[in-house]
Amino acid sequence: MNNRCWNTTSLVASLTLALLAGSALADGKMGTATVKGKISADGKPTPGAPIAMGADKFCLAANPKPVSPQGKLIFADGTLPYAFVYIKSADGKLDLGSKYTPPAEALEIDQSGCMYKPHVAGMVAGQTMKIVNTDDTNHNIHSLPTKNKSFNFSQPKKGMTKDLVSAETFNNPEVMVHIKCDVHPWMSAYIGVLPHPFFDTTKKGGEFTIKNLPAGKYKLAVWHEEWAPQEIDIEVKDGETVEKDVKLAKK
Ligand SMILES: [Cu+2]
Repeated sequence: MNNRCWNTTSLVASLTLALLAGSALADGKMGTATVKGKISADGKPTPGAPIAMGADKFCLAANPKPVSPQGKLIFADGTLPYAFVYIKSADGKLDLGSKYTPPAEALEIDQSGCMYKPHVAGMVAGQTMKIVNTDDTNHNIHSLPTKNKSFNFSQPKKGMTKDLVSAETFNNPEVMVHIKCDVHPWMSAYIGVLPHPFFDTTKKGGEFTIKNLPAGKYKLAVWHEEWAPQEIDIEVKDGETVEKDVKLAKK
């Protein structure tokens, strides 16, 4: 092969890699399998009092109707929001045999209506975060990790934002990192930190979808703050969609 031909080959290879890198996850092994399903509860949540926001006039005005703690929410058909569904291991290994670069987009946490939005989320270890205060009141966001560095700062004014670079966020896998507000004790969020992007949080109808899984055998895990965790063995093949509905028992 002459030099020119070799250079063209290298260029094509580089361009292909650059295109693949557009997903920001190209270095980790991605596949074409999907696992999806519904998470529901085996029973009713233990009753909890509505959140008392009377200590902060802004919070009270923002929530004229009583607000239930998010962990107690359940849809009429028994399905659950705020369940974190993730691949815990592949054939007993946590790293899935590949290194996954975090996505370029930050995980955004908004302090809005004196609640965290989102209440439950996942991120790839080392992903950046953006903390926003859209409320006209003071919030103090405080993370309580056990395997990562903590952050703890105030955002006293509406419209404040803070970008946390990778070194300031969570670099080690940890399910879950609890986040709370030191001003409003009811404000609570949970972040699942994983070494890969194969996770989802249930929303309407308790539905989750995990896409782009490489073919293989995995331990699928479900976490919910109110209900007992569960792990299920699954096997996925290229291009296939596996459906798994999971019912969580009382803790
Ligand atoms: Cu607060």
